[in-house]
Amino acid sequence: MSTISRRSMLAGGGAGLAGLSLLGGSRAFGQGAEGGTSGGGMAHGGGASGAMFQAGRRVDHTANGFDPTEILRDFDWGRTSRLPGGRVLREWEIVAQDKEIEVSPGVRFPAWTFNGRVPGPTLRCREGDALRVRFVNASEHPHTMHFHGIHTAAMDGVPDVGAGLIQPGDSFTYEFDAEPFGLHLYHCHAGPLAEHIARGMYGTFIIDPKDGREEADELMMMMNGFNTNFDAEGNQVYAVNTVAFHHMNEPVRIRRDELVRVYLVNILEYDPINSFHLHGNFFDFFPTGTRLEPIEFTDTVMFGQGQRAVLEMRFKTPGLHMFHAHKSEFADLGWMGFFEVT
Ligand SMILES: [Cu+2]
Repeated sequence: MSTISRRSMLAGGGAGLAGLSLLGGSRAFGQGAEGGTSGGGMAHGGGASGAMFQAGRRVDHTANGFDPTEILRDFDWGRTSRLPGGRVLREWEIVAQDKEIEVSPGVRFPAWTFNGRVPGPTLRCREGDALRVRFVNASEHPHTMHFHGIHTAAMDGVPDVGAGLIQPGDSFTYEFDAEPFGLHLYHCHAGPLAEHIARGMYGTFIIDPKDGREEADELMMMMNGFNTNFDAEGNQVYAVNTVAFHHMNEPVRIRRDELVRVYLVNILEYDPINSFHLHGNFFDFFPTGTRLEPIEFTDTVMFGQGQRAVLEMRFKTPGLHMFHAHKSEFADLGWMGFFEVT
């Protein structure tokens, strides 16, 4: 089926948003009733392989080994020491592992991971640090770590350049400096590239400016998805930080009037765009986080794969404020949640 006809079918499919009553009730939404595949469900989700919201139904975070609520504020600063000249040396060890994860209640996905989680750890450092990332491949497939940032060709983590592919059982240490400051990402660059990314091999890489940023409640959101039927034509599950509808069940708790800074990254494979829309508020928009002045004050932004931005906002009033992809099809399949302002 062509992309155009598939999208046309989607236009008629899926139930609409039910408003706030969905939080307390048993109403399901997404692709119709349980097991239903009406309309667009044929292409994107529905049935056993797609995401569908049912209040209170959760995935098993313990079995997954990670919890999206914890991932929000889990920044991995590595181990630090001083080089002879006084510079900070920051080091991490990252292990590639194959692991089945639950991405929506009852929907399991055979992921390839960095450190057993999707997204991988959020690596954070300061502008000018010397960085060393020891990568150990404990997966059954060859992989690499490709960082966005400024570095030599030999440290780029692509096949046939420098160390190239890191084979199962092998390891390699990537070394580079922390530049430029901003919000970046890393991902596997083994081929087929789309599959290695779609399987879950990506994470966020934050370089703080030398003088830091204003104190804030900081959150990392990786917009991702899962092509659970492996047709390489879109995804059946969409989310921030992997678990569909997670922040419908567990709103992101933030405080009124406090500065909230979101490090927002789009890694979504198989769909050309993703987006972020905030309800009842606007945010300052800093694309790639590489400048300290925002370029826009808005409530909706669009991203291609690999695009990312820092968002800063304050909430004046308490209550539940929705955020979701303003690619509504993705919202229906898991990419929506709430901020709960107290
Ligand atoms: Cu890979």
